[in-house]
Amino acid sequence: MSASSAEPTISPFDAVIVGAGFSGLYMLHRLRQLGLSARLFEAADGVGGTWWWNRYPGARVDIESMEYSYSFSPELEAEWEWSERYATQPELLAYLDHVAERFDLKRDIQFKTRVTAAAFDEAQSRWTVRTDRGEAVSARYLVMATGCLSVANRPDFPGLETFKGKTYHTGHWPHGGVDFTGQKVGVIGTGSSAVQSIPKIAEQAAHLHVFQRTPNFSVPAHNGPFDPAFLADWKTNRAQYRREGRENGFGIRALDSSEQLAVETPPEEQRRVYEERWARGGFSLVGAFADLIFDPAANATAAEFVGSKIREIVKDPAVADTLFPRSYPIATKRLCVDTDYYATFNRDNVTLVDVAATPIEAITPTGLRTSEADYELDSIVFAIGFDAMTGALNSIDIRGRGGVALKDRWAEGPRTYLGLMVAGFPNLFTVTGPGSPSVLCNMAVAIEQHVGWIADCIAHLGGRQLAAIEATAEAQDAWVAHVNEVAEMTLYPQANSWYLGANVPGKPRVFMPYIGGFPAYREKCDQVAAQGYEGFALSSAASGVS
Ligand code: FAD
Ligand code: N01
Repeated sequence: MSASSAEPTISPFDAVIVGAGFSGLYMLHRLRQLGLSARLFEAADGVGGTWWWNRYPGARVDIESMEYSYSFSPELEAEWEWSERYATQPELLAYLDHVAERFDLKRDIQFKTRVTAAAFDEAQSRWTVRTDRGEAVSARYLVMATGCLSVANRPDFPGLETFKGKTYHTGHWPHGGVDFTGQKVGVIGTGSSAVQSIPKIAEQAAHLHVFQRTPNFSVPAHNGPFDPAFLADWKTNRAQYRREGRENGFGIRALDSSEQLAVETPPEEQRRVYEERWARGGFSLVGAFADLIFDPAANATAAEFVGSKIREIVKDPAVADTLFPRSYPIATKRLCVDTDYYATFNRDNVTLVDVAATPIEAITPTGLRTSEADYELDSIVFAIGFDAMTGALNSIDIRGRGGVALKDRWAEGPRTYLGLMVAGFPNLFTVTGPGSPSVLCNMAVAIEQHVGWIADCIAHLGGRQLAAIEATAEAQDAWVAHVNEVAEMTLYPQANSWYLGANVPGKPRVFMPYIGGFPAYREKCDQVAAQGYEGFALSSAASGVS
């Protein structure tokens, strides 16, 4: 397909990148280093991706900043100082803006431009990419750095349009912030975004109602400024610590994964281990025992430990009970990392409403009605999550060989080879796509590995005058089968999580990320490349397959 004569056509590029978050920025940098021309399109009017959009009160990273940051440039690492153990959203945004300035990336980024369509021209082995500004641009490679959690779920509660107050979505927070002082506020949802924002909103609001459908497990962050000794140690040992992060199954060094099994550990020792990790804070609790995500009996020990902490912190036993998740194993929905979440329910101005027991029936002009009561609200915060992993890709009309639409190909769930490419869609790369560790990993680690692999692959093609690379259907089928097989070995499929698409009505129930562990995955990607891109078909401009 070529651009029609009516639409403005931008000169061709070697590559188009979509998205200016962690992924897109680094991709642009790597392609520049290869001497390639690239144009990056970004819907927002600044860089940052997740950290540009999610500005709700309390938004911050839940993986320690020393690890949730780029490692590709020792100079960048040396010059950037994080102020806290878990950086806030403004600090993360400032960091990504600094990266964009430092590597002079903005001159190739077109902001406030949404990519709406992309079609592969088989004769030319090139993509034509269209935007909401009516432009068309041709590129050899198309890299989707569109994010796993970048399409916010739309609230579709009956009566929403009648509400006279203000509504907010955590994923599209107003840039000037929101002052809830003196207001009656309702938060719908209790995932990570809610768990971070609820304590902050409670500090301002006259009254806060939290509408909880499914409780989440949460562990304390124990956030704070860095201990100078900790910082000095990191500076001395940074290369080793980064390597240790990459060697961890979840890409997180601080997880400190133990090989000990909970089921072989006496209860008093289990308790000691959990207490020690609770005191450390963050995800380290999940690293306590090697069988937590595999064995229901082991998992129950961790769940019960967190339950005991909830009962310790929350004064009202009925509220503590409602906050304790019983419908899924711990960690099979993303564990939340909080500051004062459970303690917030001790405040006189906070009420927990169990909307699993008393479902939301409607939003009314003055608030919200459940099957049991009417709640008067001035503002409603929707902390209802995202159409994860496939949402951003499926909202673009992507057409591969024979004009086949990606969203049709994925009608029964996403299928990829290594989460990097899709059979039938040559030269289309997905950064942290479904079928890769992505959201089950420290995303900074996952992104650097993916971008590095894609850049090396493009260099390989360029060096051999090859025009196209495409996953074979056989390799893709085998990979999808493997992704499903390893997921089934764990307890993860037991939860109705967004990992499975269960949070979006009608979305196929497919476990989307790869849970075989980041090191095994990276090794597989390296092997595939070393063996001449095994499982991919490479073709020359004359379209002969090599
Ligand atoms: P994003 O940051 O999502 O960027 C994608 C960009 O693509 C967006 O700016 C979007 O506007 C743009 N885009 C999408 N579609 C189009 C289109 N059609 N046209 C133009 N532009 C488009 N991960 C962790 O590992 N640790 C954490 O602590 C952590 N915290 C998180 C907190 C929140 C609130 C959220 C929502 C996610 C968090 N994540 C975390 C996951 C986070 O998304 C990744 O860590 C990372 O920021 C993803 O970077 P990205 O560049 O791949 O995608
Ligand atoms: O979204 P979620 P999120 N009626 O999907 C509820 C990352 N992140 O934005 O579980 C009533 O987790 C829904 O209930 P249920 C992180 O990867 C990280 O909070 O479907 N309730 C759930 O409670 C995270 O996992 C951080 O029953 C409704 C909530 O809304 C991911 O982003 C911070 C409902 C949605 O929770 C998504 O997190 C923020 C309805 N109709 C995000 N619809 C960090 O800490 C949905 N819900 C770094």
